[in-house]
Amino acid sequence: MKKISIIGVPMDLGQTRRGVDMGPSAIRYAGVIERLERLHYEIEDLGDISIGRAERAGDPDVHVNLRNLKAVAEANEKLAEVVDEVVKKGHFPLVLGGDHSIAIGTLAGVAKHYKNLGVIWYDAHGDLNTAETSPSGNIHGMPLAASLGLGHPALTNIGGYSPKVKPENIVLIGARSLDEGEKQLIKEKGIKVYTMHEIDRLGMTKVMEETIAYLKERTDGVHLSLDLDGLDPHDAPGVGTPVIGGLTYRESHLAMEMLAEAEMITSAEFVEVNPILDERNKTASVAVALMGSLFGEKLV
Ligand code: Z70
Ligand code: MN
Ligand code: MN
Ligand code: MN
Repeated sequence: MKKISIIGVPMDLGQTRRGVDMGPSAIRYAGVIERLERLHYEIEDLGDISIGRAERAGDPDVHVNLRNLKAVAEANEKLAEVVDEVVKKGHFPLVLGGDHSIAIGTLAGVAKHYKNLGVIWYDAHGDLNTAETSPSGNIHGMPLAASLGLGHPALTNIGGYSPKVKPENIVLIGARSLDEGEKQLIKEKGIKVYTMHEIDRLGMTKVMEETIAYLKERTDGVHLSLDLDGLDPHDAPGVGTPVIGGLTYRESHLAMEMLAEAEMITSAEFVEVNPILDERNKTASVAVALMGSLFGEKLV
């Protein structure tokens, strides 16, 4: 039975809503370890990566439209090393966020162990911006672009290599808030996207069947990067940028169950849980429930 290593990343510097740094605590409090132990996994909790401080006006390292670049890059370098060690010892890396900028480090730690790493990006957003296209300067809107090798070298070269993933090995699920530059990039690179439109038309069963078949034939490992704002704010209110019209709790469970059945996920992260914006830790609890399904929990 596979061993799971949990890594907390209390990162809140990739965006501007405070509180998402408490995400790892909230997810642990919601019972992630007990939930996975019940499924007979051996769990190792590696604790949290340490995060530096936010930049201040006048700091020498301030970059245009890249808020807190130095601290975000440093934390991602640390995360990449820890994730790399976890994969090397044959454990499954399960990363708890923290804002989505941490996907840069997770992917840097994982991708070098595969020839063709696949990525499922479960998110209302594309996170495909660079400093040039970003409307906000928030690095949590940039991790997928950085992993494709696009953007500032301090982000694209985390772990000492670039790129981490090929555009044809990525599947976006749940997109409904894409910036102009992101739409252009998706077209230019031919990235596979199931927006809410396709999910409504096809249904989640077909979307996941197609996603699984698509990634099975071209990848040798698949990372799941799940942003809780992919879900509808009704089911996951504790996120920094809620976008109405999202994936339901049930669709998300179905997706996780189908991934479990396909036995294809080799690493995962659950990000953007913000307990300050949440209702009685609901979003962290949803995250833990989805992890249960991803790791094979059955209803009967
Ligand atoms: C927007 C930007 C974003 C997550 C919001 C939003 C990005 N596209 N990502 N919440 N997780 O500022 O780049
Ligand atoms: Mn071991
Ligand atoms: Mn995201
Ligand atoms: Mn998002």
